[in-house]
Amino acid sequence: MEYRFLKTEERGPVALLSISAPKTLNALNSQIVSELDHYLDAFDTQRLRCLIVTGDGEKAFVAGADISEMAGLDVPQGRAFGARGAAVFRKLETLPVPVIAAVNGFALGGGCELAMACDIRICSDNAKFGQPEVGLGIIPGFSGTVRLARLVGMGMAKQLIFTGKVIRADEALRIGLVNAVVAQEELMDKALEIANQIAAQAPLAVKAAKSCINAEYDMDADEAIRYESGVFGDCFATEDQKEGMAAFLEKRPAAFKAK
Ligand code: CO8
Repeated sequence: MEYRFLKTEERGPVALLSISAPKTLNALNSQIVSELDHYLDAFDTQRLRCLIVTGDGEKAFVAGADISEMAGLDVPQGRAFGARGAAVFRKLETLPVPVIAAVNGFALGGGCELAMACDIRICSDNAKFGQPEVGLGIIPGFSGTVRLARLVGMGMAKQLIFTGKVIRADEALRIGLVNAVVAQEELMDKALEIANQIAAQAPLAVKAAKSCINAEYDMDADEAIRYESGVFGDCFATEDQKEGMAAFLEKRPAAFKAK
């Protein structure tokens, strides 16, 4: 598929995806949501080990859902748009390889929600985060009321969503919304550094760890602990476990095959 609003690239085992709608600060319209859906369906999880998501340009990651497209929606259309965006973001969250959001500017509304659907968030020092939807007469509709509270706690999430306040990178770091803040020119290097660290690990183990963390979040402690034990045991069926441990004992680098 030819993408109109996505720029894609591969650097070895790492895929880079840039949302590109410069006239609207990369705001998410329904075409972008469809392109993102297609991109994720086509993502080669055997060959690629990590995905980095960013926004085109130096001003915005994603400035929200496209307000001009949303302005005329009725209730069924609003529900359909919200459900479609939420489903695509869930697909991103559950992609079998880790996803890093490299937030390079405004991450507002659907942009903040996109970043929160990624596994790891790092940002540039000019980044700004917020859920300004209530000022537009709507609520976060791409799972922001779900994920923000899980990431920063219920009290902080409620304050951010009820006030629509936009916060700077240092505040996002303080409340745990991002893992690291770097200078804008260093953002992609930092994202690639983390991605390559991930890509050097045993791929099936990374995949299993991601699915465990996601699945166990909604379980009670006993169920989660049992679940983890089962997946831990299953790792011993992989060639990568044999290789990883043999390499350690033989004091040499491991050569993982994703098998
Ligand atoms: N939608 C459409 N167009 C946008 C958006 C957007 N979200 N954000 C920016 N643009 C456009 C502007 O209209 C402007 O266009 P033009 O040049 O034609 O006037 C262009 O991008 C540049 O923007 P500004 O001139 O406003 O740039 P500034 O530097 O002055 O301001 C801001 C940058 C602060 C980012 C400002 O553009 C802004 O506040 N944008 C809107 C942010 C926002 O409210 N985002 C939340 C949107 S709602 C949402 O995301 C809901 C998600 C869930 C959806 C569920 C659906 C049911």
